[in-house]
Amino acid sequence: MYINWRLREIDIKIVYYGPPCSGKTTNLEQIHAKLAGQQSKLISLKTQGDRTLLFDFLPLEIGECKGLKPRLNLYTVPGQSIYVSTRRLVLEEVDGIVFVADSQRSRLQENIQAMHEMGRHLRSFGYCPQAIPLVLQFNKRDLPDLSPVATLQQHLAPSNDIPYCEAVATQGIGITATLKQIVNLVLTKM
Ligand SMILES: Nc1nc2c(ncn2[C@@H]2O[C@H](COP(=O)(O)OP(=O)(O)O)[C@@H](O)[C@H]2O)c(=O)[nH]1
Ligand SMILES: [Mg+2]
Repeated sequence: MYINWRLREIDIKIVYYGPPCSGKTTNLEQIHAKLAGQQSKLISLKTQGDRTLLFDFLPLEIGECKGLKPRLNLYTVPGQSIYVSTRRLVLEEVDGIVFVADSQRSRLQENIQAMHEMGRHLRSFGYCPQAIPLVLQFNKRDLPDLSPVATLQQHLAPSNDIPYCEAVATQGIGITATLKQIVNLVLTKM
């Protein structure tokens, strides 16, 4: 978080974390399509070849809060295992995290692994993972053979008071709700 008192601007960093292909980039694309103004660009750094993205970055202005102008800086991480060091670096100085889980039953273990890895990365910076605002997003609720919400909560929520949103990112369902939740948590903590 960076506050420029002269301009009364505050920069907030929110990271969308999760296993490969859970829908993190789709979240940012939907937010960009719905909320970002003309001047706001979604920047995607692609690695060679496929759709794999090194990370995405979306700056977003939101309304004033207590006389300060918050600017949200939304980032995603690359899910593929070889980008482990990039995933760690993107978490540096993070103010809030949206954990995008793939709700398909077959992906439960990958979600759990990604959550554990995230905890390790946060601790490697000396952060206390419990102290960082976190929202869980259970995505892909349109698909068949899903883990029940209670199962996902039980395996992914480090404590009982972690909020969650169900989502269908490709249809824009639950995307704004997720963003609002994490922004509220971050601003409240501030
Ligand atoms: N059926 C379905 N597919 C989704 C949903 N969200 C994302 N996808 C698809 O999952 C794939 C991976 O999405 P992407 O946003 O690139 O995942 P990332 O690796 O987490 O950034 C793409 O083909 C998306 O269209 C969803 O809610 N439902
Ligand atoms: Mg992506």
